[in-house]
Amino acid sequence: MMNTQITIPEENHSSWLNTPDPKIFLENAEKFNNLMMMYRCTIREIQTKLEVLDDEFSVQYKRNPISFIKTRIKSPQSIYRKLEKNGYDFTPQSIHDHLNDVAGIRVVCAFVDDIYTIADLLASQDDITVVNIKDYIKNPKPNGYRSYHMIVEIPIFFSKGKTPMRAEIQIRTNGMDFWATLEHQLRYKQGIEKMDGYEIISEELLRCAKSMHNMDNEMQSIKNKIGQFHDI
Ligand code: 0O2
Repeated sequence: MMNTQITIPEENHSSWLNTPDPKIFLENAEKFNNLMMMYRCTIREIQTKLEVLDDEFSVQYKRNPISFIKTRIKSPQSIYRKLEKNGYDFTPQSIHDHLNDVAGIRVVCAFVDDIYTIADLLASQDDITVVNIKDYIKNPKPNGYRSYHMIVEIPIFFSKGKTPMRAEIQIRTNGMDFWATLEHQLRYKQGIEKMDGYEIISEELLRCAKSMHNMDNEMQSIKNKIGQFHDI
């Protein structure tokens, strides 16, 4: 369990930012900073696990299944919006209890089968608990989004003891990442739904997602053919 005791202001339970009492405000600000530090540590632990797997692969099979890893801590604005959308208070305790994706790790792989290999190897580690999986590769979103999402829980050892912490791991190919990053910039966050020609843009994006998917499948089949003769 978390080591931090959270004080929620009596008169306003929705956000500690609204408290008129500077003492309570500062106490909660410190707890918020502390919590963000805990998420940064969670990212470091998981990133190391992934790097170890990649390193082992490079020695054993002379290739790296992971092209690159990106990490991020969810921004305070994004944390606030998600809690508000789901009807939760904006307090450090509520962030810890209700959000699974404050710590985010994105793993970009060369081939589709690498995604499942990495996911299985992580899931089989006995300090990792898989809380939830969303396989948007087998079940792509209607807009064309493909990626493999895992919510995991992992114990992190701090000076006052062990704390289970959650993180979202998104695993995808280079092609899926290229598409999702552009689509995120173009549409996902910016609410261009109201723009003229939005439907045409959506169709074009979907067509691009399908092309990326075909390309991923072709690359996978080339890898499979080479794999008949070499260990890869
Ligand atoms: P950001 O900026 O990455 O933080 P849940 O957590 O289960 O209540 P949620 O958050 O919708 O619901 O979970 P889901 O479906 O696993 O998606 C979480 C993240 O996946 C998003 O985070 C995006 O990073 C990515 N994602 C999901 N759908 C799309 C999509 O259609 N296009 C793109 N480009 N990315 C997508 P955030 O919090 O929205 O954003």
